[in-house]
Amino acid sequence: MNNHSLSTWVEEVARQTQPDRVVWCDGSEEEYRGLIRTMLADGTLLELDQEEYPGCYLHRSHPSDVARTEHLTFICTDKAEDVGPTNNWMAPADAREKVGKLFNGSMRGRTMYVVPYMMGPVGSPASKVGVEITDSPYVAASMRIMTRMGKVALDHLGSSTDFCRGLHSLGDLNPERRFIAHFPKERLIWSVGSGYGGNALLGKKCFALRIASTMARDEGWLAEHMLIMGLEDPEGRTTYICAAFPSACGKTNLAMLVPPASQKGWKVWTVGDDIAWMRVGPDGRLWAINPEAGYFGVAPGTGRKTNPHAMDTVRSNTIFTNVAMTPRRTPWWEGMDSSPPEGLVDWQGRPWSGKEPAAHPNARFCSPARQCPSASPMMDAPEGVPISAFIFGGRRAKLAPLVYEARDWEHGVYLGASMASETTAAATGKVGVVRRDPMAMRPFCGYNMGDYFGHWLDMGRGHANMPKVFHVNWFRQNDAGKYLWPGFGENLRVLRWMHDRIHGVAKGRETSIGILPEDGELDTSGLGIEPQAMRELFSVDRDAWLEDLVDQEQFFGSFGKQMPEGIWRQHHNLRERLKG
Ligand code: TSX
Ligand code: MN
Repeated sequence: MNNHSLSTWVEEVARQTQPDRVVWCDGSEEEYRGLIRTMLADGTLLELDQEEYPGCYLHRSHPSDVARTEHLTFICTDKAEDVGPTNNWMAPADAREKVGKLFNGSMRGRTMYVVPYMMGPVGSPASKVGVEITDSPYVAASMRIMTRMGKVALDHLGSSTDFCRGLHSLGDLNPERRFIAHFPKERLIWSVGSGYGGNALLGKKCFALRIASTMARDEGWLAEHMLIMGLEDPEGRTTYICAAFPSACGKTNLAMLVPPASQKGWKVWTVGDDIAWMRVGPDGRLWAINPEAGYFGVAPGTGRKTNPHAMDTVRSNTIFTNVAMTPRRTPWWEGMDSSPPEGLVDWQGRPWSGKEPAAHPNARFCSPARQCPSASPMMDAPEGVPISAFIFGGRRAKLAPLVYEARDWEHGVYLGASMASETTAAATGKVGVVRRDPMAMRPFCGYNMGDYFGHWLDMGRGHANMPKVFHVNWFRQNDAGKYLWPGFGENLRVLRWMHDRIHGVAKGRETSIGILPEDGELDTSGLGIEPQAMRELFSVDRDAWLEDLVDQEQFFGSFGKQMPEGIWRQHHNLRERLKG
């Protein structure tokens, strides 16, 4: 390693944190096996049944450290208005005082791992290098699954100073001394007091979204919380789509969709399930790469029926966190199809009471992306894939129809900006509360979201080939509370309508809210849905929409003068059309 700025920083950090040992990770298989051995020896990992689940292990986190902690997540910029109302702000000087000092001697008695990693395919001009220094072998091993780690990253970096620095220490895991601080200007992340994935695997949410979103604004590209999929038609042509959903809408399920037998000749290819980095190509289209190399997915609710490809993906080389374990030492979670066996041990290692969930609702699997049966051959393509459509979605029992299309780019950006979802019990304990989550980026946009909407609008200016924009809602219910749409694999029928719109086959029908499928354009054959239910699925309740606009207006108003005019224009135009 002959990168001076990197070695200097590593020395500095070692002086401050005082580890017993410093290990530079090369990303090799042997090194990974060594990390696993270390963790099996000290109890950080438990071995699962190696015949049924080869290469699979179980990690149990501290019970107070099971999810991202948004209230302890900060963006550190000179001015508070730079981060806007959706982020916590901390002055850089305060952060150095309050957070920086928690690293003093924090690695005493521990090994410090230097983890160079690459976000994006090898050889891609869109890929970026990060280096995470961590005292957690769980983090180092997980980073090997989630990123291209080690030598490839150092080779890509060369002697450049252009890399994202991430410093992570478990500290004492006390939530009182837990902080995740981002310094966008310095491309620096400090995370202390948490071993949980989203707080500790710094390449993912911290770098690839919060830091990268500010880089993308400055450099004219997009870093988004989106899945990337390829939709192959029966002629063998593949159309690429990105989609953003708030949590608990089944984004990973959509990314890995298995078409039902009725949809002969159609196939979904998975490029990514969480993050997309996109740039305008020489052809004026947006080209997307998945910066990640693994899936860090929610286990509960994942089963043969909801996501068979995920079930195949996690059968080997997977680190599970906070799932339950059967007496045969196989992982188990709610929604995994099988009923709970006798002698189940819950996520905290206790005999399962049957009263509380056996797996933590935020239990995770961490698996190599290439193990997914639908893994796209374009996953490692340096140029990425050309995007023809964006899908925004939400969970709305009443409001939004199954699918509609934006009238133009500005209207499409508005659809993303006005995204909202009703909460489920799993997330908050409160059910049915509307939470606004623009582009599903609310927790992940590293700067003022008003400016972010402006950046999105700018991306469409002078680029005729921006993707079409759609909005979907798989979760519309009738008055009896029954889901009107079967969802899951049948969503392919909705993707087919988008495909027909993209390729100029479907005409659509203009309405006040956007373009809906014309009668007969959405294939519902064989579903047995009553015509009345279909009408309900696409009905627009003007009064309910106008009421939603009141909440929307208040939300947009919270961004003050940073809110771009184009979004307000679309908001007002929609109100007029609904009234008219
Ligand atoms: O992931 C989901 N998707 C997208 C799939 C590609 N879920 C699960 C959400 C929790 C993470 C869904 N849930 C979807 C969906 O399209 N739709 C629903 C709602 C639903 C639930 C059960 C049924 C139907 C719809 N069951 C029957 O119709 C029998
Ligand atoms: Mn996500």
